[in-house]
Amino acid sequence: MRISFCCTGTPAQPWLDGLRAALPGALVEEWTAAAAPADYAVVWAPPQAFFDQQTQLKAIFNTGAGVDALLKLRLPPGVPLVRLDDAGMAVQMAEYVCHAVIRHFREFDAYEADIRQGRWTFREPHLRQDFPVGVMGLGVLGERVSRALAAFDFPVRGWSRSAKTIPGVQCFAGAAQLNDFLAASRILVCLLPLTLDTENILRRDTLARLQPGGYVINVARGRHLVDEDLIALIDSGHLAGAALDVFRTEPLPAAHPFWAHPKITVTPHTSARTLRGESIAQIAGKIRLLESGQPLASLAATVDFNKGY
Ligand code: NDP
Ligand code: OXD
Repeated sequence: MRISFCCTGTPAQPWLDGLRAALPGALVEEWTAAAAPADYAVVWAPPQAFFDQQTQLKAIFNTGAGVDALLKLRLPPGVPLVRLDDAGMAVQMAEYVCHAVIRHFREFDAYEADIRQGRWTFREPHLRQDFPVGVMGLGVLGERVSRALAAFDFPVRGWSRSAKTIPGVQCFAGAAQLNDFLAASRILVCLLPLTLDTENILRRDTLARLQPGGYVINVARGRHLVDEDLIALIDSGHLAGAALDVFRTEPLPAAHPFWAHPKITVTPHTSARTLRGESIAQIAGKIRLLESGQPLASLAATVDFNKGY
């Protein structure tokens, strides 16, 4: 069995070593334009040339959770695409989102500013019931984030395509319930995949439906958010601010107004990192299952090309 590795921007050697150790019978190679045909691809942001040259793949493994960039390429028809299924990302996402929610709710930025000026001051505690958190996307990551927020006793709302039942979370589903979900939320967390249906979903008319003093946390993809609409709603006072981890252009261009906006916090697409060891274990486990003749349908996180995630 031959595995071709093609992950742009990722040092290859540790992945090659890890995959070889996990699958001792496999020939694991970094892709080159002259590479022999492989059975499996392990990829992140590969060039189109990769798929044009690798024409005999049995499955493609994406070393991230989001497949929006891959789905823009011409993929070999009929070849299944498998994305990471948590692989250590869900707990990181829960940490990031809870940190952002709590920092905003407890006004820790304001305390830090006071302390830097030598001021020993107190702020009136907010009530949790006034800070319902809405999580858009209740998949692998969104569900974990919702449960973590509920554990801090925040009122939690969730929105997904299909109806869900999650303890401690008031669940909404489908386009018909989007407005009710937004109106029931003050802090909004985006954990949707980027698809034709979800692109620009965080825009003036949707964000305006959040409760006054709304706060936006985007940890999914930059193209979910219309940047200038967010800034206008913050500057008008309807929204209190935002914590953004993902951007339309990454790295965030030096001249982008998000860098300097006093009510916007940015981080460099780091809310949930791919963890090499856990990812290799998951991908190798799935390759072993496929090689033993298990049907692909039994594998979690196989992308549905019709849905786009
Ligand atoms: P999943 O596929 O497990 O979950 C996606 C969720 O979004 C599902 O609940 C799905 O609904 C819902 N959804 C999709 N389309 C719609 C729609 N049109 N309307 C309402 N709900 C919809 O994905 P993950 O949780 O694993 O990952 C989510 C995203 O997080 C990734 O696609 C990626 O873009 C981003 N990400 C960001 C990272 C970062 O570091 N910033 C790291 C990892 C991921 P249903 O359950 O009904 O299908
Ligand atoms: C992912 C990401 O999709 O890192 O995994 O954004």
